[in-house]
Amino acid sequence: MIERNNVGQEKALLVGVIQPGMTESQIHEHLDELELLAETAGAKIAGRITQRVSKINPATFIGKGKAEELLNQAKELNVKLIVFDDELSPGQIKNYHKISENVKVLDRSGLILDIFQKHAKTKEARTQVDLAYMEYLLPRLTRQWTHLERQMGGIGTRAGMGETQIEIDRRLIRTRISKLKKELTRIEKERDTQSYRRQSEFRVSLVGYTNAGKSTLFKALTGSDVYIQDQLFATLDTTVRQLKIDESHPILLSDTVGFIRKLPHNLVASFKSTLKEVLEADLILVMLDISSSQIEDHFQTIENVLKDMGAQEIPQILVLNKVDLLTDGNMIEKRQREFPDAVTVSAKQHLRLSELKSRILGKMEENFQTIDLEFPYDQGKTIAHAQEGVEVLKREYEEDRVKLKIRGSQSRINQILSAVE
Ligand SMILES: Nc1nc2c(ncn2[C@@H]2O[C@H](COP(=O)(O)OP(=O)(O)OP(=O)(O)O)[C@@H](O)[C@H]2O)c(=O)[nH]1
Ligand SMILES: [Mg+2]
Repeated sequence: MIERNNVGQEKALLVGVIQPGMTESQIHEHLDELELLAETAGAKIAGRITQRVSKINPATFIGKGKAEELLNQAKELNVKLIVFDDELSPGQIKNYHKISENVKVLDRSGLILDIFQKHAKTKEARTQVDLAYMEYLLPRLTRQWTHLERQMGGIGTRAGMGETQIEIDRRLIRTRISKLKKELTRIEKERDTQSYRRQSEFRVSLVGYTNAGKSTLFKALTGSDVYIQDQLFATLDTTVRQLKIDESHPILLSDTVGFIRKLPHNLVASFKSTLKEVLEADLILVMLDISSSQIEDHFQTIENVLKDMGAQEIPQILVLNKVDLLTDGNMIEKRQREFPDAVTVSAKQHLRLSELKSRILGKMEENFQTIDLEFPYDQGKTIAHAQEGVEVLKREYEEDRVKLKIRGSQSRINQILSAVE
């Protein structure tokens, strides 16, 4: 049995590298976030180590002397886990395990995967995380790693390790990867049938940095009791609910998994079915925490992930949340100047949600299109179809045909037009 990474209640040391162009304070902000990640995974932070480097050491990432110092410090503090903020190569991880057998070395991606594994509840999320983890593990499977994983309750409980055992593990992982991929294709198909039924509705997707308050806003708007926690990656699934902005404007709102700096690529790829709701949205609400000093960085991260996903063309409304946490009026104004098109809200205190709703309405109106259609009477089915999910402004019955003037979302209109052609 291949099991998970598993960060337990271990004491951890965090390592950050100040590369050219970075400031000392930047690295500490990154390490603050890494600390949150490590704590979310269950670890206790024993300390952090930083080094200014101009060239990455291919063997140990940080300098050789610094690496020895790091391992000594780990020993002194009885630390069993070292987490690097940057991605390490499989060879670098292997080297650390060679030097020090008792310490587990993870990079940021490994840590994020660990949290995803712990938080995945539904079958879909579990399958997606498993796939991402197996793909992460495959190139990193070394004798040292395997051995260590065994010690720490990771991979299997077989006796007798060696190259042969690693080969067996690799084969097991490859088989597992192809099974998981098949399972995901099946889940995606199921999702496609579901989403086909919803195609006529205007779809709005909540997207944002993890912990920005997406689920809180989702609950405030729809009343739906989704999971809200002051932790990273509380939400790993997509929830969709219908919401009436006003009597004639129903929308489908979706809440989904959050983003973070350096989100592992294979994780984004394997979450394709969960993130599909975002790709098919007519409008994206990009949510940022106005009280975070990292707001610019968060914004860039979100835009980059959206671009990677191919969602950069979808219209957006920027939402600055948690305004209740900013007591300094100047700070609020400063942020509003930085993001002049944003709506500032507090999802928790239900502040300015009506302004957000009217902005959504405005975007819906922009997106709406009015067209004229004519059908001979024998096309009963098409006539009925053309009146679903749209507003019928005019209906004229002539001798041999019916004339319709309809108004609806661009996606619905395109759908009707393609059915007519
Ligand atoms: N003060 C304040 N706290 C908020 C606000 N909105 C959300 N929070 C808190 O922020 C934390 C995270 O909220 P969530 O709604 O779970 O955030 P999320 O964006 O869904 O996070 P993930 O699902 O983990 O990516 C919770 O403790 C919320 O109570 C707000 O407007 N003001
Ligand atoms: Mg959430």
